[in-house]
Amino acid sequence: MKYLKKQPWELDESQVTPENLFTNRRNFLKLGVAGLVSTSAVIQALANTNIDFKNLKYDYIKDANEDKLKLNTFEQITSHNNFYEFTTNQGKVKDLAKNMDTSNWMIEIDGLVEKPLFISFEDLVKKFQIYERIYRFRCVEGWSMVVPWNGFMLKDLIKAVKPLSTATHIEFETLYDEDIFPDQKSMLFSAIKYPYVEGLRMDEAMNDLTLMAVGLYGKDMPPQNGAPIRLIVPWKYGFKSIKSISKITFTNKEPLNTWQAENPREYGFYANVNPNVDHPRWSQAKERVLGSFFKQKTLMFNGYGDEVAHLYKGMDLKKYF
Ligand SMILES: Nc1nc2c(c(=O)[nH]1)N[C@H]1C(S)=C(S)[C@@H](COP(=O)(O)O)O[C@H]1N2
Ligand SMILES: [Mo]
Repeated sequence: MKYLKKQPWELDESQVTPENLFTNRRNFLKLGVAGLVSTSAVIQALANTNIDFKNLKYDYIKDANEDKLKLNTFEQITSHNNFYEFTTNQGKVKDLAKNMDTSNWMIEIDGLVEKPLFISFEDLVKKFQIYERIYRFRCVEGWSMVVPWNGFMLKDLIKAVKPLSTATHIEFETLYDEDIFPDQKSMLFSAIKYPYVEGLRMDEAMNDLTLMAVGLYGKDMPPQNGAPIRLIVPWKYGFKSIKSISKITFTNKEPLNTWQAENPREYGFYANVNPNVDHPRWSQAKERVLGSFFKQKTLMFNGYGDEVAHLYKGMDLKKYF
């Protein structure tokens, strides 16, 4: 099995040595055992924010990676991010988000359900089986990556709250908190309107691929990737995979998602990865995987057609983009 072998990130001493010995930087300093590891490792560890990422508290079922996807490194996945609540500068999210406080994170689940919930992230995640899911992830801007996410199936959460038969869609919201997200405080000068909203049709939400991700590479979700919990819908463009979720609402109408509201000519509700339907301003036929020089062909439904094509049977995908 692939992940029993060494992963790329395991090879980087600055990431792995201190992490294995100490859970975080504060303990590391408190212990004052710098002599245990080489001086260079200590210096690197102090410079390296990765040591703040704790291992997941939950056991998870590993992904067999049957498609033999080549993983992007932890460093790549956590250094190039779209998270407008912090900044539109993809290289700077990491640094601006590094002190994001997600303790006491609450999630409200309401709308057309029998059992609405107002629950802490910690209590919610305990209820479900956690999986590792190695997925392709394709941003509408033309870059992509392969990520070993950790999370539970949205389907399991849906079953737990018992939607009413009238519920046809689910709407998700990112937390609105100006103390956490600097761009929300910018008001008129914000990059987009907040809170960030996304949505899925119920059958899309119930699909086995649809994940509520709480981590990656076996670590808690890094702030820049949407801590503590985000959606992952691997056959759709990345903007559907909303980060830092605080509210989930079951509804009877199609939610107006943030990017459709911002620019309905360029972004729709479905946003299925489709190399044959170009974005109005650029082709979607190819993508560049983070860290590679050459572009590769983009796959229909991002390579997940066997699992999801049936959801869109008879729909004109040029119209429902
Ligand atoms: N709340 C929120 N969620 C978001 C975004 C955002 O700006 N805010 N950006 C989206 C876009 S465009 C992409 S490509 C992915 C990027 O996820 P990553 O930074 O983990 O690669 O997050 C999506 N989810
Ligand atoms: Mo994106």
